[in-house]
Amino acid sequence: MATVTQHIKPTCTDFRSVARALTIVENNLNGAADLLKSLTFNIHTPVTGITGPPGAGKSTLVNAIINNLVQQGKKVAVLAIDPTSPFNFGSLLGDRIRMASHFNHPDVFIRSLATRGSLGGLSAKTIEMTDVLKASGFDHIIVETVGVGQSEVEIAGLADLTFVMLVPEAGDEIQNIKSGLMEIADAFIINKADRDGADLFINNLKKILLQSKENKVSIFKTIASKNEGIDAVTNFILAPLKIKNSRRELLLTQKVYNIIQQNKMAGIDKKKLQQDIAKALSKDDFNIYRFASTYVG
Ligand SMILES: Nc1nc2c(ncn2[C@@H]2O[C@H](COP(=O)(O)OP(=O)(O)OP(=O)(O)O)[C@@H](O)[C@H]2O)c(=O)[nH]1
Ligand SMILES: [Mg+2]
Repeated sequence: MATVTQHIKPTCTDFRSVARALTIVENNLNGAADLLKSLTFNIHTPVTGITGPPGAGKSTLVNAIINNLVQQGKKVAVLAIDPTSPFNFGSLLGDRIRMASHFNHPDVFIRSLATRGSLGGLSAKTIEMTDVLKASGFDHIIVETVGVGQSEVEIAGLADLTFVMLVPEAGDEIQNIKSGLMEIADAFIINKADRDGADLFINNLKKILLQSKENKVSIFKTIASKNEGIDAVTNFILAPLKIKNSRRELLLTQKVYNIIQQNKMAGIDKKKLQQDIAKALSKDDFNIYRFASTYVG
């Protein structure tokens, strides 16, 4: 059956077409699946992921990186993901304000999205939206996500290059950095280096990295709000990707896994789930396993 959306071919020379395609995919509108299947894209478009705790300075850094990339004539797309808690569909205004200086730049496309309906972390939607951006012909794609639990690990399945941002205040926690975080980081960015304890923090991180097999991971020191240390990060992004085939397979496996998971979860609406739970709870013999099995087709 022909659908209107089949004719949409997102291209970075027409941001409206990109925005429209993203909206179709994000909301799974009619024709979304066809649109995704019709994408032709250069799988080598670099996708850079930046993850880190809330308020670490990710958007400020992205803003500074965009500046550098645009000055070099690159077209850049940014996907800023706001992992709202499962039952709180929060506001996306923050990123808009922080990256506002680029919102009207002809070479910069910025989109914020909430990971609605996903059980925490990045949803397959994020992968699909990143692919729409890849197919649109941008030179660089940057995905910003707040590091909470799974999303940190999942971003590695999405990005070719993953930066984990930390701030010196995380000092006491550094011993507890999850091994998962160590594995996904291609590089660490220690932002807010203007704060006390930055060098001590970096030294501790180096020690931890030396003890682990991840000791080739680079560490960048930045003060994003003062544009310090940004050139080194930009150069790292611009360096040719050195992804091993085994890693690419691993990344694609994670991607396909997420896509399959999303397809399997299609039709399960979290709000409705909550309503159904509320109903089921009113019965004394509520059993969560029996309840869940009614959802498995
Ligand atoms: N002192 C200092 N402040 C910074 C630095 N970088 C960013 N900030 C400030 O930190 C605050 C949070 O910055 P954001 O860029 O919004 O942080 P974020 O990680 O994107 O935050 P979320 O998206 O909400 O998780 C802002 O007030 C920035 O101005 C830095 O290097 N030093
Ligand atoms: Mg942000």
